[in-house]
Amino acid sequence: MADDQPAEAALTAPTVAYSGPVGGWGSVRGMIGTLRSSGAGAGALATLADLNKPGGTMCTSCAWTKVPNPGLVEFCENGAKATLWDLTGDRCTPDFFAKHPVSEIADWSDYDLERVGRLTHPMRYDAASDRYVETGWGEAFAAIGAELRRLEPKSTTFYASGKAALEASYLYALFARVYGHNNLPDSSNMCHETTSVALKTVLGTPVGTCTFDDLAHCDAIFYVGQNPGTNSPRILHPLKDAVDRGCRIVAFNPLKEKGLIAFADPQSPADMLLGRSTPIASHYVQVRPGGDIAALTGVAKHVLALDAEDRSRGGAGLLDRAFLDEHCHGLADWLRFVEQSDWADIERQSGVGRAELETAGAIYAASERVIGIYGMGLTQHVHGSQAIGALVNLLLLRGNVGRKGAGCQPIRGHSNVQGQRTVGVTEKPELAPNEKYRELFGFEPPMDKGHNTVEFLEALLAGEARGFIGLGGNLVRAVPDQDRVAKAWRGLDLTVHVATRLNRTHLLPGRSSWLLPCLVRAEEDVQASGPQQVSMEDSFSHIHGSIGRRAPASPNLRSEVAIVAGLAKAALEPSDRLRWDAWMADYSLIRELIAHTWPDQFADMNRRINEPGGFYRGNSAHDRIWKTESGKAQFTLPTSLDSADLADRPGRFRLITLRSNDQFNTTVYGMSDRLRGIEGDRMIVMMAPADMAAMGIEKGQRVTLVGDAADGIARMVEGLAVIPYDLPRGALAGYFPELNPLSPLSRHDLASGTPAAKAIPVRILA
Ligand SMILES: Nc1nc2c(c(=O)[nH]1)N[C@H]1C(S)=C(S)[C@@H](COP(=O)(O)OP(=O)(O)OC[C@H]3O[C@@H](n4cnc5c(=O)[nH]c(N)nc54)[C@H](O)[C@@H]3O)O[C@H]1N2
Ligand SMILES: Nc1nc2c(c(=O)[nH]1)N[C@H]1C(S)=C(S)[C@@H](COP(=O)(O)OP(=O)(O)OC[C@H]3O[C@@H](n4cnc5c(=O)[nH]c(N)nc54)[C@H](O)[C@@H]3O)O[C@H]1N2
Ligand SMILES: [Mo]
Repeated sequence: MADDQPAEAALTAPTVAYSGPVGGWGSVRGMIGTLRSSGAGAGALATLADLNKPGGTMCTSCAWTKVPNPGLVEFCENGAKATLWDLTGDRCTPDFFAKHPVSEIADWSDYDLERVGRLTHPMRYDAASDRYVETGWGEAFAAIGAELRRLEPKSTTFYASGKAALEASYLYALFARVYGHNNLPDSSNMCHETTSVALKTVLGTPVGTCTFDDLAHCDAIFYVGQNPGTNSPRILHPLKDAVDRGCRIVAFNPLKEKGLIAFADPQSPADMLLGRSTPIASHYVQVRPGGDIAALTGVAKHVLALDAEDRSRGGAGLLDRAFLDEHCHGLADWLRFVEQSDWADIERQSGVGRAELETAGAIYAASERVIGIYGMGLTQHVHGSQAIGALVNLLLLRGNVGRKGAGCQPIRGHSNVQGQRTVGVTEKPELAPNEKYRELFGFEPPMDKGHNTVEFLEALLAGEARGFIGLGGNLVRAVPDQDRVAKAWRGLDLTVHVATRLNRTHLLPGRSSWLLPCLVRAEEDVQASGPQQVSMEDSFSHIHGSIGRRAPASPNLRSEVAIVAGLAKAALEPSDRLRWDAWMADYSLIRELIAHTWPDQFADMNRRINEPGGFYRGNSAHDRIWKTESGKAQFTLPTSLDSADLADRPGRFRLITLRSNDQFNTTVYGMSDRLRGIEGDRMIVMMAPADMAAMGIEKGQRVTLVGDAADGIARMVEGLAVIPYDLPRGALAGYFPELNPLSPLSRHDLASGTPAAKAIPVRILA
C-alpha cells in the first residue's frame, strides 16, 4: 500500500456466511490471496517449499512439531501467511518516518502499521521533531548501553515474545542476569505460564508429556479450549488420521469451532476433487466460558460411577488401580471432593447438562488410551491452573500419563516460546541455571524474583519501571488494561524494540527510544565464520535446526543474536569469559554453552539439531518419573468449580477474546475470519441469538461493551457489530487485541499470573 495513508478497511457491516470444512479449497484460496496481498514475490515460494523440512527453515508461526518424514508440502495456510508476511517486498524506511511524525501515526491500526513493510534501518526517537530518525548501529548500542549503565538494573525489564531462537534467547537471559535482574517475562506469561506452573506441580514437568507418536496410538482425545483450524492447522492431519483409525475426539469449547468439526486435507486428491471431508469431534461439549473445572469433574464423577457399577457386578473396575497406588498422591481427598460435588452445581457452573457429561465419561472409560490436549481456553482463567489440574485428575484415574498413546499435551503458541523458557528466559531465579552461570562465566546471578508480565505492568502503572527492552512483540497491545498501560508507557526512560515491522507499542516512545530491525528466520544470516543456523523447540520438546536462505530485506539488518550481543557488550563491563564477539561470529559456540549448561538434555546439540525430526530433550513424566513435591503424580482439589471465579449477575456477560483466522496475535493479515464465516470487520462481538432476542438486539447492530469488574476502573470499547453465533447463553466472543481495554490486569490465573482473557466480565450498552 502507499505509505501515506492507512488503508481504511471497508467497515460498513461485517458479513456472515457459512463456509466449508477447514482445509480444502478454502485454505488454498486463502494462501493464494495472501501471496497476492503480502507483496512477497514469487521467490518466497522457494522458502515455502523448504518450510519445516530437515535442513530447511522452521516455520515462524506456531510451535507445532516438524516431522522426520515430511510431505511435499509441510506447511499450512497460516504458516504460509506468516512466512509471506515476513518476506514482503514492502519497506518501512527512514523516508516513511521522515514523512510521518509519531503523533500522526500513533493511532494507525496495527494492521496499517505492519502493512508499511519491513523495518530497514536502526532508528532513534527524536523528541524535538517527534519523529524516528535514522541512526547507526554503533551509535544505538553506545547510547542504549550508557542508559542501561545509568539505570538501576532492577528498574528495567527485558521481555521476549517467543520467536527468537534458542541461541539469541540464551544470550538474552545471560545478559539480563549479568546486568543484574531476573525481570525476564516472556509471551509465555500471557499464554502457557499456567501450564509451566500447573503441570510442574502435578506432574513435575513444565511442558507436555506426549511425543508426536502418541497421537498415532490413542483411542480418545479430550480436546479442551484450543482452536486447531486457525492456530495449529497442521495438527489436523494427525487428528484426521486418528479419526480414520477409530479414535474418538471429545471437544470442550463454548464455540463450535470449524477445525473441530470437519477437515478436508488439501494434500488429498480425493478430499480436494470429491469435496470429501472427515468429521473431527464425535462429541462436542459446549461448556460456558470458565466451565471446564465443573465439566471435567462431572466427567470424572461419571467414570467413578461406572467403576463402582462394574465392581458391584464383580468386575475389576475401570480405574488403573495399580497406577494409582504406585504413582499417585492425593487420590482419597479428591475422591471425596468429587463425591461431594453435586450434579446441580456441576450443570450450573459448566453450562452443560448431566447427560452430555455422562456421554463424555462413557467415552473416556471405554478408551484404553486417552490424550488430553488443551490451549488458551483452559489457561487464560483466574483458576486456569486448577482447570489444568482437573484435566490431569481425569487422566490419572486410568493411568493416562506416561504410556504410549496417552498423556497431557498443551498446544504452545509462538514457534520458540517453550524453548525460550528452556534456555533461561524466566523471571523465576530458581529456574535459572545459576550454578552453571557461576562456573562458565564467573559471576553471581541475582537471586531475587523478577517481574512476570503482570508484575511488570503493575510496576509501570506505579511509575516504578524505568527501562524496557522487547525482543520482539507488541506488548502494549497484547496486555490487559491496554488503555491504562498505553498512557503509562511514555513515562519510561528507555524503550528498545528489536523488531521486524512497525507496531503500536513502538509509537509510544519513552525519553530515549530505539527501533532495532532484525532478520527474520527465513533470511540468510552470515557472520564472521560464515552462514549461521539457529534452533528452536516445538510443543513436543523436540529441538530443530533452522537455516534461512533468502536475501535480507535490507543490508542494514542484524540478527537477533548480533543485536543481543551488541547491547550486552555496550551495557556490561568487559570480561574474558563473556565472549560476545566470538559468540556472534559463530553460533555453534552458543550451542556448546547450551549443551554444557544442560548436558542431560542438550549434549551434542550441534550435531543433533540436524537429525530429521530434530532431537528429543526428554520428559520425566513421559517416563513416569514425578519431579513433584510428593515424588508422585498429584491429584489436586479445585477451590471452585468455576475457572473464571466470577459471580453470575443479571446483565453480566463472560467475554471470550480470541484469534481470527487472519491474524497472528497482534499482527493482523486481513479482515477475514473465514472459518467462522465473519468477513470484513474485526470490531465485532459474537452473541447467542437467545440473548440477542432477550435484549432486543438486532443482527449487525453496533453496541458498546463496558467492563463489569466492579473495581472502580472504567473500561469501554465502542462500535462493536453484533453477530449471532452458536454460543452458550451469557457468553460473548470477540477479537484480541481490539477488546483488550476491557480486560482487567487484576484478573489473572492466581498461581501463574497469566491474564484471564477468556471470561472478561462485561455489560452491553445497546
Ligand atoms: N494463525 C495463528 N496461529 C497461532 C496464533 C495466531 O494468532 N494465529 N497464536 C499463537 C499463540 S501465541 C497461541 S498461544 C496459540 C493460541 O491458540 P488457542 O489456544 O487456540 O487460542 P485462542 O484463539 O485464544 O482460542 C482458544 C479457544 O478456546 C475456546 N475457549 C474460550 N474460553 C473457553 C473456556 O472457558 N473453556 C474452553 N474449553 N474453551 C474456551 C475458544 O472458543 C477458542 O476456540 O496459537 C498460536 N498459533
Ligand atoms: N485479550 C487477549 N490478549 C492476549 C491473548 C488473548 O488470547 N486474548 N493472547 C496472549 C498470548 S497467548 C500471547 S503469546 C501474547 C502475544 O504477545 P506478543 O508476543 O507481544 O505479540 P505479537 O503480536 O506476537 O508480536 C508482534 C510483533 O513482533 C515483532 N516480530 C515479528 N516477528 C519477529 C521476529 O522474528 N523477531 C523479532 N525480534 N520481532 C518480531 C513485530 O514487530 C510484530 O509487530 O498476547 C496475549 N494477549
Ligand atoms: Mo501465546
